Amino acid sequence: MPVRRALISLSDKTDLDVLAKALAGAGVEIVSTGSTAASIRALGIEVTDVASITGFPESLGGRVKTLHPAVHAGLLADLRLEDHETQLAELGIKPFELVVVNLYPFKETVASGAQGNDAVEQIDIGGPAMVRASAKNYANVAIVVSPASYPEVIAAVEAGGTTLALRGDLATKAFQHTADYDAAVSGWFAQNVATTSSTDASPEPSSAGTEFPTSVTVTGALQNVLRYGENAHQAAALYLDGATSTLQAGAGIAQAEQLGGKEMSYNNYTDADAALRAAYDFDEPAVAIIKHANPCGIAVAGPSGDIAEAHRKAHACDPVSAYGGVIAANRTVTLAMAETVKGIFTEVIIAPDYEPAALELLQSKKNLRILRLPAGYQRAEYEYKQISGGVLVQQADAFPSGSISGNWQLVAGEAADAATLADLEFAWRACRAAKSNAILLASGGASVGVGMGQVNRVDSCHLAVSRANTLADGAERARGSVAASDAFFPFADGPAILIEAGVKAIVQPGGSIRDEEVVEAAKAAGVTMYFTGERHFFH
Ligand code: 93A
Repeated sequence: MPVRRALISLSDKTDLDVLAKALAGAGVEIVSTGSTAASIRALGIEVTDVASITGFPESLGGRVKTLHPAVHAGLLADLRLEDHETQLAELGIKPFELVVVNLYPFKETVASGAQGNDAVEQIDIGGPAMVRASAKNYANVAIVVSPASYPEVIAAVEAGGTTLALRGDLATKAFQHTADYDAAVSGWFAQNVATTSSTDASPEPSSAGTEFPTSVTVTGALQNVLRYGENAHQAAALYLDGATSTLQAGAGIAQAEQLGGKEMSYNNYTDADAALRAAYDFDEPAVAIIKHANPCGIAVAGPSGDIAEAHRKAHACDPVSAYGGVIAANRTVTLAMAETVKGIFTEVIIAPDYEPAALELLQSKKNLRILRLPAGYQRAEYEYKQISGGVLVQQADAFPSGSISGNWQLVAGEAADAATLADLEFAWRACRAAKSNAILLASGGASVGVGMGQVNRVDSCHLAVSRANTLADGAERARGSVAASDAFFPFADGPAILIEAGVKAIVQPGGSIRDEEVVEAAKAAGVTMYFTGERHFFH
């Protein structure tokens, strides 16, 4: 597409002289804003002020320069449509074929120590609007956001025009650029404007909208005296939940029907509860295998929807740890799954139901505790945690069903293809089952390496990678996998370990003051990174 008219609006004027001379030499009409126009004019090159196109002076101290239909119609008109062409002509607006914009230096301004209004004033509004409009209209407009692209664009203009392929590449870079820019702005806002804590990526404190009762009484009915508690010298008992408040915990593992095996122990209950929580985080058939409240493996069935497949994949994550584990399935256990489980020493299995032949087979293992969930099992809405002298109550952490990546923000690398995105969504859900700090590597709908319960995120990264690789008989399962982190990376050291191990995509909440370093590390390695904006600590 030949370039007849270009709009240039730059804060960083690096190589503007090269660009302007080349465009003028190629007979391109240049339209420009305030200081950019002045710089071009100073080179002795003819330039049209944007104000003469909008018929409106640059106003409000520069806040309104290009935000005008005369500019944006020229950027957004799709000249493949006759109707757009006619309307432009009627409005007396000429289209732009080339737009060169770089944004107010927000990051640099903040990095230099600017605060308050000085920082806010450096949030570019008109620039991103032009960048996004042009990128959307890449069928008609080439959008350039970096001097690094000037040589390629100049060469194209001089050769007769830009190709669709070039414009598509430029538009992709442009959207990444505005996404980065907005990530920096939102990160700064989270730190400096939001009233929530700086480590909390969610802007609104949830408790603000929740009415808690003035008192909560837990009046559980004694169900069972257990043989002992976490250890043999601790007496223990199970009470059925009967909280006499609006904060009902609902029916769950405590009401499960035992269909076989030895008596449930205190630890069996806590592990079974953790397994259930993990397996029921998924819509599709899923299996979680838990030891000491942490996952040894979590997986979903493939397109077959076969729960036995989910179990095989979950078990393959860490067969060593799965020995003596607790298995939860979110679907009826089939004979095929039971046949595999039968060969593995397992403490407890819990599921909504069992095929009769599966139940019969499992019951032949005398020590295997087999639990059937109460009909109508549903997640408790609230969770209680005893502390000395009181009880903490919180809304249970849960994922919505369906796709969860709609609000994710791509901050580095290429957008994930469908299979990678599915693995990232899987990893993000599964990661929630591991105690913080949690790093979970996944591939093909299954965890392949889990780093959990460490007091720093670097150790969790090391652990996830080493478990993925050492447990696979020499196969480097970390390579080509995706990673999820339950909370943001405070430094780039954690991602560096994952990148070094060959992880191709990372999902994490974002919101660290060093997000930029973390994102840069991913970009430099060509690794895709998404921010979810929501963290999932689990203690
Ligand atoms: O203040 S803005 O948000 N409002 C605008 O209408 C606008 N138009 C361009 N920022 C705006 N720009 C930005 O001005 C561009 O993104 C560029 O960074 C800068 C160039 O302005 P000048 O040429 O006056 O230095």
